[in-house]
Amino acid sequence: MNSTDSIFVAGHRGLVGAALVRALQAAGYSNLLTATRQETDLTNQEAVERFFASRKPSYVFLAAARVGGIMANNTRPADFLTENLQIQTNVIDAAYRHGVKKLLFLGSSCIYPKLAPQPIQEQDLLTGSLEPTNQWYAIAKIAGLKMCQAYRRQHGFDAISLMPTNLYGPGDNFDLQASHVLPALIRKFHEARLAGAQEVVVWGTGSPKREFLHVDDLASACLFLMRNYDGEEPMNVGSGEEIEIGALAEMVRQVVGCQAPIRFDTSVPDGTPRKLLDCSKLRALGWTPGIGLTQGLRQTYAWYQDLLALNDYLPRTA
Ligand code: GFB
Repeated sequence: MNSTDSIFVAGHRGLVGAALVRALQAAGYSNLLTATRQETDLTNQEAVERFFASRKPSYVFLAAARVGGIMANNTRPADFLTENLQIQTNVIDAAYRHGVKKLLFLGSSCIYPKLAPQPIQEQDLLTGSLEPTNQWYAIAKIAGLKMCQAYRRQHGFDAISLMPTNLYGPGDNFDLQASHVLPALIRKFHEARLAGAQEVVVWGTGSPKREFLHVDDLASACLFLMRNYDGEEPMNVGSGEEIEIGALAEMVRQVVGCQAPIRFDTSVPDGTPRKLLDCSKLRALGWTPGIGLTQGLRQTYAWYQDLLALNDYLPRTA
């Protein structure tokens, strides 16, 4: 990838896509292509076709997806399955047919079996049943990585797949029904502190474990692998930092400076008990993460406060 190559970041307004744009710009890539949903609806095959025919990108980072936390996944299975299948099928196929030199597809650690041995290796794919709450999203992402493999085998298309662990950072979704756990906890503790609330409700038992990776680390791994990896197998990308949800909630409570005690709502599902990724393949290539959870959490909370201040400052529109 040269600094003047045209690079399409699909999903540039999302958590991952925005981090990719920041990382690419910081690395000196000046010819970035983006498209809002209004300009090019990636679930629409004709729109995707028009985009590739007219803009002719040389490289593609496929970060566009319907994403969300456990509640959104569990209650909107059709959206998570269909939209992701549509987006990735349209983009991967058009990229191949329009001569893209290389494509990077972003999957998720939820592609692996619910009870996979820990830490999870890439070879554990399709060795057991999926976690029911996000099986729809997982099936779509498995289809995406298989599509990359199939196009590589049949057409020699250089498409690689990354499987990141749970992500967080600036630009995350803080909608309490749709978000992942970390932004939800930041918002809940922040609002509880301001309101002097008596308790903060945390979903589930608090005992599941999750591994968190800052999105700027993921973007750095994406650039690294775009430059240094052209294998068929997916590549796990994690931090190695695993924490119980109950301990995470306590950590967020302290960072936010909230006094309210935590109450666990066990009527909400826990999801998978644990999903720690084995990243030895990626480490062996020479990439390591740089942002620890405490540092990343403080930075994300600062970003969230800035966002709230900005929203207060901006005139409200109907
Ligand atoms: O981040 P999260 O929504 O998704 O939830 P998953 C992680 C854990 O945090 C679950 C608990 O055990 C939740 O029950 N949790 C506690 C909360 N309080 C909250 C809260 O207020 N909001 C949320 N959202 N969770 C996702 C998949 O699974 O992981 C996606 O649904 C994707 O498809 C992503 O793969 C990486 O880690 O369970």
